[in-house]
Amino acid sequence: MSDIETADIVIIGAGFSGLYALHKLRDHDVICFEAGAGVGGTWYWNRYPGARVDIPSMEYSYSFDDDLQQEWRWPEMFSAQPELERYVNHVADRFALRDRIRLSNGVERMRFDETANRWHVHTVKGDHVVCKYVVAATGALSAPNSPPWPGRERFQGEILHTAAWPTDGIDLTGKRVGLIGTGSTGIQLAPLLAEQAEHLTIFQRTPAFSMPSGNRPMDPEHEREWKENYPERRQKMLQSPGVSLLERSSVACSEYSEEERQQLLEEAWTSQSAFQLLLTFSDIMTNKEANDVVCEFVRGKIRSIVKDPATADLLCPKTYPIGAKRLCIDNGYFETFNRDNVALVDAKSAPIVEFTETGLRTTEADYDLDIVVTATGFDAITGAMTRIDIEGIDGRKLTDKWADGPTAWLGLVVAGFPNLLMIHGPLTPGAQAQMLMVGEWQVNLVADIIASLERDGYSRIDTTEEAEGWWAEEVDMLSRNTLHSLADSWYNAKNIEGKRGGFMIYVGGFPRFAQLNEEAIGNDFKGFVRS
Ligand code: N01
Repeated sequence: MSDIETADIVIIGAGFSGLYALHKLRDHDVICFEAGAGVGGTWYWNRYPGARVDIPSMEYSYSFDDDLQQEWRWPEMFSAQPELERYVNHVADRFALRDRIRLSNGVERMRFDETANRWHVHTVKGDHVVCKYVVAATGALSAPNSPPWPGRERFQGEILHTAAWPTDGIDLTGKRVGLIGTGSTGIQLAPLLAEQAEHLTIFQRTPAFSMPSGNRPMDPEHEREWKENYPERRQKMLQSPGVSLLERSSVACSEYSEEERQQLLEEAWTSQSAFQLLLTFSDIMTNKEANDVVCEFVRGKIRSIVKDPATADLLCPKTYPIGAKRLCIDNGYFETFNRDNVALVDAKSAPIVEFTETGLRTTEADYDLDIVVTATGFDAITGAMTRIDIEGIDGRKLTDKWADGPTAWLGLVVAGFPNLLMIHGPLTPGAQAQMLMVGEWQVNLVADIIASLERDGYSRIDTTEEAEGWWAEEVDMLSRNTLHSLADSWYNAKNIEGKRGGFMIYVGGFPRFAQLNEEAIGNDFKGFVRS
C-alpha cells in the first residue's frame, strides 16, 4: 500500500500488551502493526518444544474482563506455549480485535514531524500512517540475539533460533543436535531435544541456577478458589513487589539454625511454586551470605541429581548470586545429563569460534552436527525499539540517544521523542514483576494519559533530560542496594558483547513503581512536558 493513511494511534505489536492496548483504546482510530504472522508476541514466536510460562496460569492471564477470567479453563498449572497461543487468539476474537491488526507487517521506520506533532510510521510492507500517538508494545524480550559467529553460510545443516521456531515444528529423529545457550530457554528445551534427537551436545558458557517448576494438571480446587476470589487476588497481586501471591519471608537467613535453613529451602524446592526458593529468607537479594546459602543448596541439588561428578561440577554456577539473573525454572533439566545421548561442552573455557561445513568449532575441538539450535537470548529491553529506525525532534535518532544505555522518564517517555509511549519500556519492572498484569496496568495508564491530553487540548507530551536523570538515579540506586549488579545478564546489557548500558530493570517492586507513576501524573504531570 503506498497511500498515506491517518490514524489517532498506532500500536506496535500484537502481543499480550499490544492486544490489550487495542481493546482499551478502541474508541480511537487505531491501527496495530505486528511483525508476526499471528498474534501473541512472545507466545507466538517462542514455540520451541518445552516453551512454557514460569508463572501459574491463574495469575499469568488477563485481569481486565471478569467473564474472560471466569470462563477460561487452563488445563495445566503452568501453561505451555500452544495453550497460551490458543488463549491469546481467543482474546483477539472475543473482543473483535483482528480487523485493526495488520499481521506480518512490522514497523521499520518512524519520524516525528515536529511542526504538525504527528508521527510518520512506515512498515515493511510499505504502509505509511500519520498518527498522533505511537504506543510501543514491542516487548522486552522480542529482538533475538544471534552472536556473529562466522561461517553460518557454509554450514550444511540447519541453524535455528528458539525465538523463531518453525511453525510446523522440526523432526529431530536420528539427528545430531547442538544446543547453544543454557538460560531459561535452553533449560526448558534441552530435555525435549534429548528425547527426540539421536545425540545432543549442549554448549554452556555460564551455568544457570534452576529449580523444578512443579507443573501438573490444573487442580480443580485451586481453580475454583481462584475464580471465587479473583478480584481480591488480583488486587493483592498488585500490592506485592513481583505482582504475585508467592509467600515472602520476613525473616533473615541468619535468624535460622543451619538445620532450619535446609528444611525451609527443601520446602521451597519442592513447593511446586516456581521462584519460591528466592523468597525463603527476607535478605536473599540484599545479603551475600544469605544468598550464598541458597546457592550452595542448589549446587547440592545439582550434585545429587547429575551422576557424573565432572559434569555436575561444570553445571554448578559459582560466579554470581542466585536471583541476580532471572532464576530458571525447569522440567527435568539436570536429569537430562544422565542420558547416554547427551554431552556437555564448556564453552567458557573453549569458546565457540565458528560454524564449519559440518558443525561447530570451538577453540579446542570440532563437533559434527546436523542441526544447531541457538537459545542465545535477546537484545533485551531496548533491541525491539532500536531495531526500528526512530527519528525524533531535530532529526535525533533513538539509537544515538540510547548509545550509552536507555533513558526514559518512568520508563514511559523519552525526551525528544514526543507522543511515543512505551509499554514495558526500559527502566520498568520487566521480568521482576508479572509482565502480563504490569502490561495491563501500563496500558491503563497510557489510556488515561491520552484521555487527559485530549480533554485538556494538548497536542504533544514529552519529557526532559532532567526527569530522565531522576529516573535513572532511582533505578540505579535500587539496583545498587541489591545483588543484581553482580551478574552479567540481559538485565544490565552484559549478555551481548559491545552493548552498552547500566542496569535496565526497576527492582524497587511494583507498588513503589506504580505509586511514583501515579504521583507524577497526579502532580500536574511532573517530569512531563505538555504543549
Ligand atoms: O536468554 P538468556 P533466554 N556463546 O539471555 C548463552 C524469559 N524466558 O532466551 O549466560 C555462548 O537468559 C548465554 O550464556 P551467558 C526469562 O525472563 C522465560 O534463555 O551469557 N553462549 C545464555 O546461556 C529469561 O530470563 C521463560 O554466558 C552464549 C544463553 O545463551 C529471558 O526470557 C522461558 C553466547 C542465553 O540466555 C531470556 O531467556 C524462556 C555466546 N556468544 C525465556 N551468547 C519462561 O517463562 C549467549 N549465550 C519459563
